Amino acid sequence: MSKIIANYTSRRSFLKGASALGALGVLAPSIFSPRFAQAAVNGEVLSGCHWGAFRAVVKDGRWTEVKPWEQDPHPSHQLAGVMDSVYSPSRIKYPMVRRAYLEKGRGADVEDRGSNDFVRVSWDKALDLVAQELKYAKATHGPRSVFTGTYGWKSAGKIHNSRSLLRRLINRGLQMPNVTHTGDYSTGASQVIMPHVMGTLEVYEQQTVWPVVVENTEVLVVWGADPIKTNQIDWLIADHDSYTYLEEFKKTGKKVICIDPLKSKTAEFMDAEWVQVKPQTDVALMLGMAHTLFVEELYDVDFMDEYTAGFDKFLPYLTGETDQTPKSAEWASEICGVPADKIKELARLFMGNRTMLTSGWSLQRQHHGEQPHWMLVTLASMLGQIGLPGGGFGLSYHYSNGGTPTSDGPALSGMNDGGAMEGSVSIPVARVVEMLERPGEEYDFNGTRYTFPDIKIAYWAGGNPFHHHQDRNRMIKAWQKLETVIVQDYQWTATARFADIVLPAASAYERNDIEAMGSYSNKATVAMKKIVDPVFEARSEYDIFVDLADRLGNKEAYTDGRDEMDWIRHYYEQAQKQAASKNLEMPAFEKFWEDGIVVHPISQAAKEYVRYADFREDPLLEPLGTPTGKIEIYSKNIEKMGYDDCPPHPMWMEPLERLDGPDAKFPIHVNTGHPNDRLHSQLNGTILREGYAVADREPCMINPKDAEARGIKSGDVIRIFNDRGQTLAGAIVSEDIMPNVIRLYEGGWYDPVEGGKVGSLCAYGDVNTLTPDLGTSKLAQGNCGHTVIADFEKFEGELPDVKVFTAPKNG
Ligand code: PGD
Ligand code: PGD
Ligand code: 6MO
Repeated sequence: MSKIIANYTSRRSFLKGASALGALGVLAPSIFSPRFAQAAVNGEVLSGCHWGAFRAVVKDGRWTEVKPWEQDPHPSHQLAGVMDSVYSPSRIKYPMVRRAYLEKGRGADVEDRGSNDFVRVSWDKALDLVAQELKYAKATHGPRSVFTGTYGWKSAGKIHNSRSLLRRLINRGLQMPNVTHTGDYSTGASQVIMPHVMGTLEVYEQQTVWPVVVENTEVLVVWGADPIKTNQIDWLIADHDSYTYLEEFKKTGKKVICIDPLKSKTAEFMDAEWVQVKPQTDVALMLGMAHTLFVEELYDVDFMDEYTAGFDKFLPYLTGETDQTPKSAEWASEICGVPADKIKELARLFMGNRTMLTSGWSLQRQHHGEQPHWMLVTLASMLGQIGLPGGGFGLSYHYSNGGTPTSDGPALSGMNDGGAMEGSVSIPVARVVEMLERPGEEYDFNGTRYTFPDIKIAYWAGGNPFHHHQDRNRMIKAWQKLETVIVQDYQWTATARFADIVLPAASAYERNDIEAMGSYSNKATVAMKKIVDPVFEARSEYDIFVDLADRLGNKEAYTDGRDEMDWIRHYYEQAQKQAASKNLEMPAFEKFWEDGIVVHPISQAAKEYVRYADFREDPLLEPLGTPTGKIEIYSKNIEKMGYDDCPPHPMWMEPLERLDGPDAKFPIHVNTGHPNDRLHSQLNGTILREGYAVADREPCMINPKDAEARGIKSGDVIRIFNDRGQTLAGAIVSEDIMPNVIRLYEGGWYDPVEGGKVGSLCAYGDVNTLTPDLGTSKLAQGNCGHTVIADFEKFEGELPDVKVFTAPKNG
């Protein structure tokens, strides 16, 4: 793999003044002093981020070059954007307040949010305002009036964890019952259904490790996943070790099959067979395979008897006894578009070989998203290979390098929320807009009825809801219900633009922290050293929140008497103790901080780990955590809930809308997969965009047939639209996507031509202007970001400029 050496010293020269100012404040010599931890004026600093560990070269107080850590086997090309994000024109430089809010107070002219009319204020003024509004909410509206759900991919780092720090502020600073969120946008449906089926989350757990897969798996199925693309990123610091194993697997020449509406990076990298499936129809495809295994009497009857529960209740549905519709390969083919013979061939191939069914998460960010992974487990059960080396299924090979062997290193703990007060509640994360629309009303979630709180203030620190949430126009309207919106970020995202008070946070490269490398591998402990001092008036997360806690009269309760470096040392020493209990030595803190990284050993057992081997060996002594202790193909618990949108066994259910669906109003499915050149919306405002933007817009991949029908060629600007919204994008015409499907990645910054106006055209390419906002079902209430149909045309009007990547006026 080629290593990235990025050097962009000449660019962004207009920001140089800012970094020079930062450098003036630096008194320490060129390396870090462990206690005072100043930024280097000159030198090389090892640090880490979601994109991996790296060395930063600093010259005269400015970060000038980024080099991947020497032991990273497959560095992400996005590192260049990481460095650029510190100096990009989209950086928030000063505290800002929306003009109408500043002049007229809370709740003023809320329909004006998004119009970019901000006034620069001092930090004191901004923090006074925030503290005043929090106190007001407590005194006037009472408990549960402040939303700190603040979902999102805040930077790595155990101390400056903006999400925990914010909740800590409400819990220990304001001392008021809190409203936060449960679940996430990534796996909303699967993380709720899987505990009913497998007794565990499944999506965030160690997989049968890659060395075992490389050796034993004969057919590797990549079902709606793109590990080559998505393993660039880790929730912690990426190790990228899965790439080595994917390469090894490729070298064996064994079969790899990618089932996907588009030819993924993985299909390309692995020379895989590409099976084109119509989006949102995988359950039908799986049912067609299951039916084939059943009628051809191929499936593993013994496995079903011994390890699963409720297959007898599922069978009448599969055969059509209950609804007169056998779920045959022919039936499936009509829905999913894969030829019936191919469906049968795949079923036989999987059965006849050691097969690992790996799946990503796009399949469950869809209406009725509970069903695909439940059906995948059912299919894997019929294959009878769960718990065998290299067989079964895996829902996390594509995420944070799942399946790389886990080290013996200690688990690093981090900043907590200080303990929520009694009366605190949480909502399913993707129901945030519904919460604003229906205060005091009830909703269902996983067998219980809850009531939506009445929120007056939303405080976001470490997430970008004006990218991640669906149905932008509905959201803009709902946001107007809020009296005060506070956003703390280091980038002028659309969320910041829809705020009343904007606080400029330091990036992760302008503060000291500590983090683990590898969510699954726990490969190392990394010192995330400050690379440069905060630019302009940015302040570290911890400093901001401590000052707010002080204004609320509870600084001591907030800090526990610790500053940044005290916390880092504290968590390191806790890890050291844990390591000692396992007879593992970790260097003294000073040595660790100087070296920057401690790599942990991996045991032989970890390299041989097979998921569910214990259960397979002895299902009575090692039962699953389900009510029956077995794999639940029929769930009595779900049956008791009586939900019309989540039946007690996996079923094909029509989504709200789909390509060629019964009432499809538009002819095109929009694939909203994750970007190869960004982490969601992060780094969209950087130099990386120069490598992928088309006509300055977000690129949209189109099959030649669809392009030709509309007179579109690569490089044209298109308008994509449906009844929910509209956006521009730049066309890329390619055979790598199936007809009637276009791909517009999630995370393009929302750039309304008429700022704040509901229904405005987005000039850049935010796909969530088009998506619907509904829960996957009453069971999980996950988001449905991949359930969307639309149409598109060549844009012939006067082309609006893209304005979202520079700061608003005065900012
Ligand atoms: P990011 O762009 O990572 O997206 O949504 P998420 O909100 O996580 O946003 C993180 C924000 O935090 C950025 O604005 C960044 O600048 C800021 N930030 C980073 N570090 C810090 C920090 O340390 N402090 C502070 N204060 N701010 C920081 C992601 C979400 O999008 C996810 S996880 C998924 S899986 C969903 N995927 C889809 C999808 O597939 N399809 C659609 N249609 N929609 C989706 N939305 C979801
Ligand atoms: P997606 O790109 O949404 O990623 O991981 P996830 O697996 O959800 O989808 C994976 C594949 O599924 C894509 O190739 C897409 O075309 C395909 N697909 C979409 N719809 C269907 C369908 O209906 N059927 C089938 N069979 N395939 C379908 C997301 C994970 O990635 C998450 S949650 C996060 S938070 C991280 N985000 C990023 C990121 O933003 N950028 C990068 N580079 N890497 C990430 N890693 C993580
Ligand atoms: Mo996610």
